[in-house]
Amino acid sequence: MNSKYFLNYKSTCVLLVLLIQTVFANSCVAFQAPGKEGDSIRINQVGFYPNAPKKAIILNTKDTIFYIETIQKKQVFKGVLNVSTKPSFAGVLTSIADFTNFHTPGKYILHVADAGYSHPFEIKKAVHKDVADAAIKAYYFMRASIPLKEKYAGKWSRAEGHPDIAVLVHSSAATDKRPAGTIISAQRGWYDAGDYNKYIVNSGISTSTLLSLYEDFPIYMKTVKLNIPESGNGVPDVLNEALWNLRWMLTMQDPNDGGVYNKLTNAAFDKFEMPDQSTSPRYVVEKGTAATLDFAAVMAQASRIFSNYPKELPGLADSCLKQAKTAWAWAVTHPDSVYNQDAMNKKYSPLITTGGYGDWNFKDEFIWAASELLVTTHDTIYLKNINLIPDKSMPVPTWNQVKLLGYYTLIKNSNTLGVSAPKELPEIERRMLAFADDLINGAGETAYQTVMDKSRRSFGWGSNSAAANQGVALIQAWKLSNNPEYLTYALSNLDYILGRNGTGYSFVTGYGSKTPMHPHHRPSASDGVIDPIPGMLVGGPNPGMQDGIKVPSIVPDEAYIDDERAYAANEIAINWNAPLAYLANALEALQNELNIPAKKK
Ligand code: 9MR
Ligand code: 9MR
Repeated sequence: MNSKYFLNYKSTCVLLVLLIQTVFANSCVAFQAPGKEGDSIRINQVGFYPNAPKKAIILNTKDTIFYIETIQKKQVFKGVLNVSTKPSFAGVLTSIADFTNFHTPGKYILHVADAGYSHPFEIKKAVHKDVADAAIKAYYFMRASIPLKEKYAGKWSRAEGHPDIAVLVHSSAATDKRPAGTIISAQRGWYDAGDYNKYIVNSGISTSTLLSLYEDFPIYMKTVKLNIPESGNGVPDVLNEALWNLRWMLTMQDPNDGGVYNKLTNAAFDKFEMPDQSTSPRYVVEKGTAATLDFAAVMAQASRIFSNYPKELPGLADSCLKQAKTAWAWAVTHPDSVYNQDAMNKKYSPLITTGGYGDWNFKDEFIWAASELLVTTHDTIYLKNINLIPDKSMPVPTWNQVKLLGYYTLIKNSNTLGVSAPKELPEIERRMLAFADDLINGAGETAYQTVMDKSRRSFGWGSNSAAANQGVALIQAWKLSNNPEYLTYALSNLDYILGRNGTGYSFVTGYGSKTPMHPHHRPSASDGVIDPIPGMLVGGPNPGMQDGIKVPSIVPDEAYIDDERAYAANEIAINWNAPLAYLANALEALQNELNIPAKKK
């Protein structure tokens, strides 16, 4: 035998496996250096509702039995492991520990003799309450134009960044009334992500998702208190937080023509520095159809919601609706103003090299804006020239695909529409349920028992937001049908995000035992605090490696690295946190609906 095999432990194993498969394969496993606690057991590291489904996935086990034990290792439940029907993307069958029938609240670990112990987890009511709150509170930490006081921000308190009271109109956006260099004020807003820029397109879906969380679960969301500066002002905190961005968005419309600037940005990405140290000039850049329609949609929705707070927010609902209408009118006369940053940079200066959020197809933005305007005004004029069902596709929402946001709004408000209901509504409802069925069919056969691990196509830049948005879609389908299976599978994707996945990470900073410590996030990287800002969802597995940072595996659901430089896998972003906030809070609101009947003995 060639001695080079002995240089490498792994190759040795491979060779032995090939030679005498079963016998040595076992010893190969047995000789493996013991993994860290929890590595072979993939589980929601936060926990489970007492009466809801509970599963963990065991990798590399030959055992057939698992135990639930107290933290003091006292056995409280014993179950049989079942092998998954289908292999994981890595090509291996997994073992499934289902302890749904164990209901007793407490703090536990799961134990399999040859795989070791899981991370600890809890079984209790409101088990996701803290992470659900934190997912919204994360937006407070993303605020521009305000110092974060210790009272609200704890050890992450910081000075004000980006007052944005003197923003320049970029030459790409110049008009007679606002020539290049005109100074406007565009305060507030959330930083988009790891960077300090503010983009309307991405703000659109993010703000709307938070508004929808309130619109869909008003009773529960009124109980959610976030300890932010506005807390206690009579407006629910989720709306207070959404307002921080909404008020900025309102400044991004040119009052002279109704068009909306694509973004408020530095010319180039800042260094990794704290927000107050980043003082390069800021610009509003070129108006566009996508930005203007997303703006119209959000403002129409906001108007509907804030009309319930005339005392606390006088005039706000009217302003939102007025601005939504002028935005719509601009878009109708500018139906194809693409934001093409490269083309723009050939004509205008200074060069703008920050995020593009460029979109070339506005059919979906027209559908979304028309739907929100219709539901708010009951005026069918918005449906004129709009084909609500332009094709068969039912894409999970993303910043550049917002058709379903329109469908969600039409469906959930159908009972208020009366004669203004579009004739396509029954077909849209049918498609919504068929889409939900597509999502859940076969999820129970997958290696991790989630909707997310059905398709490798879900693993692109920001894949964790796909997991969260699939969950949101299932909750919409549940609202329409009351089919409890949709909720069960929405929960499976929260389990995915919190640890039952190919990496073993809980992808939300600060929640779980193994969570990202080095997100691509400028404040977390430069504030001198070891822990990153909590409640942020990182982008997640993405074999694309557009950032040039090598991930440990290019198997789709394993292509993740907790590296500060890895913006294609480990950045955070407002449009990723919003569906997490929706999913976690919606499941908190619906936790009693998740109850499964106790099995008859
Ligand atoms: O920090 C930037 C991040 O927010 C973006 O998502 C990413 C892609 O546009 O770009 C990051 O900025 C990097 C830039 O593109 C190239 N030079 C290094 C920057 C920081 O890592
Ligand atoms: O989330 C965006 C992703 O879908 C795109 O593929 C990627 C490259 O264009 O950009 C992502 O958005 C980034 C934005 O351009 C700048 N801020 C950070 C965003 C998250 O990485």
